[in-house]
Amino acid sequence: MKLYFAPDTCSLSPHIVLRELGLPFELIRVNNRTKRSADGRDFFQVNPKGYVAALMLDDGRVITEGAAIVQYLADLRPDAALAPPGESFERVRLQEWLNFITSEIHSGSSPLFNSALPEATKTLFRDKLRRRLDYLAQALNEQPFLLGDCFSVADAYLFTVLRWMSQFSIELKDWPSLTRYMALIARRGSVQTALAAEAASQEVE
Ligand SMILES: N[C@@H](CCC(=O)N[C@@H](CS)C(=O)NCC(=O)O)C(=O)O
Repeated sequence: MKLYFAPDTCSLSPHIVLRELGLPFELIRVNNRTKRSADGRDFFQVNPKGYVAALMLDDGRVITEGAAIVQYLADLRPDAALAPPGESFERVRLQEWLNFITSEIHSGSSPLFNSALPEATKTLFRDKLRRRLDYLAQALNEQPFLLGDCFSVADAYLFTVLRWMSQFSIELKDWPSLTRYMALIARRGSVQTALAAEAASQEVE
């Protein structure tokens, strides 16, 4: 398998999951500006949508959309229990969280990365994001991880997107349960190894 990634973006989530599962994979950096990848491809040929993450299977098929990729990976190693079984009600809870993260936190952050937006517009998006963080903080006040007592692929994704908040002047220290949560996830070996590998990777010309 090949994971196409760009450092500090949402592709960190499937990267963490691959390392949690101990699956063999190649990490291929993408230059999101030129859309060239480190294996010499035009990245649009890998993902016509032009964004990371993309997972290329050994038979050449490609899976995109982070929430789909992490569930695919978790199902390769059910014994690792990073996702509840496919038919269970708990799996619906996982999908509920993944959907919340993708639509409310990940997509909710996108306008704040846009330097062309006026500050007044950004304030509206920032306020909405803060309300979503209030909700998350309440959920994580009662349990260490999104699904309860065990780490799941949703935690890899949430950790990834919450890392961006300080760039938008949203300080997680305003929510003690989110601060605790981030410290808990950051201690995982998979997270430290993934972050180190991304930091050590070379930009693609
Ligand atoms: N809906 C996609 C969004 C992926 C996405 O937003 N990728 C960003 C990085 S976090 C990206 O590569 N953006 C570059 C671009 O759109 O040109 C998903 O959930 O995986």
